[in-house]
Amino acid sequence: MKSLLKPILYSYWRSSCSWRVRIALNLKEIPYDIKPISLIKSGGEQHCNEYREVNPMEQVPALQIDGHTLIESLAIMHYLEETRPQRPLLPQDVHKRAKVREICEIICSGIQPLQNLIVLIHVGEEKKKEWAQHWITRGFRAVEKVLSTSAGKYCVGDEITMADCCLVPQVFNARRFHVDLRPYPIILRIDRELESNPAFRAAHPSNQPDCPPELPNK
Ligand SMILES: N[C@@H](CCC(=O)N[C@@H](CS)C(=O)NCC(=O)O)C(=O)O
Repeated sequence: MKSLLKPILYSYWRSSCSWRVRIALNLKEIPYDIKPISLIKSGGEQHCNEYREVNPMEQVPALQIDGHTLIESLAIMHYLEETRPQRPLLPQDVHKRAKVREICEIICSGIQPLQNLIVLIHVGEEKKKEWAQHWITRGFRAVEKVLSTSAGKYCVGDEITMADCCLVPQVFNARRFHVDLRPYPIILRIDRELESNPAFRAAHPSNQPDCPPELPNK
């Protein structure tokens, strides 16, 4: 049952997975509060006992909504889609829906987990940049290929979908790791297209309450 209480999003400003959910909430015009979880402070607040009760995977995001605590950004976006159908994030057409899910899976299973903080810590400071570049490049090659037949103005056709919610934060990560994005003109075009969209802008790391003030380009 839908609750009138404002949802609470456990989020970290630079987390691409939190960012996906922030975009979805914004697009659907669902007001929410942010509870920042620092992935850096004190060895990472995601690992503290209290937060482990919220998300046993010790990761952000988590969303408290309708009296439930939900984890996993894709599952959260689907819940929002099913309970708040306004401003749909999945197309009506079944083939297009499949394409949206394909792109989401490539990013959420095939790219982001391989360049996630906990993995990079394991890989080590010296090799982490090359490692992240390798997996992002491999995944973006596939995303670009899928987009070559699915994209219109956005990832799938001319409506913004969950695929766009996943793509834009992943492009930010790619830039953080200095991935050469020139071979991916469609990805770059869609990212540019969405840069000025108010829902995407408000969800941007630089506009988060826990973004450090000294961050360049804030
Ligand atoms: N599959 C999860 C992945 C969540 C995830 O990897 N979150 C990252 C930030 S984007 C995190 O909390 N990392 C903390 C860590 O690795 O210790 C989702 O989509 O929500």
